[in-house]
Amino acid sequence: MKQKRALTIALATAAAGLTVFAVAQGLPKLAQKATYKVGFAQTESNNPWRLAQTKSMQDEAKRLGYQLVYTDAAGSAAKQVSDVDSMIAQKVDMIFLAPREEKPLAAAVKKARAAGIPVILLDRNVDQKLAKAGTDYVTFIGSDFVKEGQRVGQWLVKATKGKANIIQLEGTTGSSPANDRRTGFESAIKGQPGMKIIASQTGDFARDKGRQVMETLLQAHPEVNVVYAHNDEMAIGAIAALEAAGRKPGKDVMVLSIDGGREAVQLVIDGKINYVVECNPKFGPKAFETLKNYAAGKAVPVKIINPDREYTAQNAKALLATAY
Ligand code: GYE
Repeated sequence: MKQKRALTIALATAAAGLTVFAVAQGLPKLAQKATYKVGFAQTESNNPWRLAQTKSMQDEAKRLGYQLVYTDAAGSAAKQVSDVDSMIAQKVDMIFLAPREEKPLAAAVKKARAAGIPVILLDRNVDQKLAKAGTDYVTFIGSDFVKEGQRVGQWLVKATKGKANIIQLEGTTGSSPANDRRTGFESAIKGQPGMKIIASQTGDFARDKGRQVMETLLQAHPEVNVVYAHNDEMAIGAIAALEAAGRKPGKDVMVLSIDGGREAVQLVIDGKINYVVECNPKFGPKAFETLKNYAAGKAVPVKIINPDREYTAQNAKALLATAY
């Protein structure tokens, strides 16, 4: 009852935009030690974003002299659930989890907690109705995906003066960035009668899937003049499909994406991508700092939001060297 009340207050505070701290009851403790054995359950390794994230985690673990138990779910939520099981069996001190999908991984979070292992969610979230920060897991570290989608939508409203035929390439079905980037974008263009999403389909955050989906959608919807891709990889795939069909990405079809890897930023310079909202994958330092704070008994916010930059034709050249 007490816990429920604390949670209600925490949620109300979150809605008011204030920083909310973990309600420590229910969460397993982490002892202060010179070194830790830490799990990192990665979701897949098929794009530069994932590779940069993994490297950042490995580099920081190495720097601190911690042992990192690394698994790669290779794009399967079921495998990721069993990866977490194996980390529990290996009695790691803490688990960093990048949950592929919101629902299936919520159960894995609860299982770890029941086994006395605290979990920190990295980059993707779980379904908030199934597992709660501060109770089931310590915190979520990542971007505000709703805001990312909103920023793309707001930029587009301005750039097109409210007129666009949009194809949306969605990320992995059931993942928090796909759900939220869609919600944010759609909310930003709502109320613009001249802006229509003429097709919306998943490209699973993957380059080749994005290309294939774009190829098919382009045949059905030649009137498209904007592609909004939930990540760079699908945007790059879509550019290939557009060029193969004799269209001019960035010119007669605007291309917008999220992530801001170096290849995409170069494409902004080349004029083939019009706008990118950054989503930075270098989580290592922040992730391990949070672990240490938690072990020290410091109050950890239930959400730690990374700031995101943006890339446009105006700033891409100057920022290229600092893109991941
Ligand atoms: O945008 C994408 C990756 O979860 C925020 O997943 C992450 C997304 C990122 O595969 O490229």
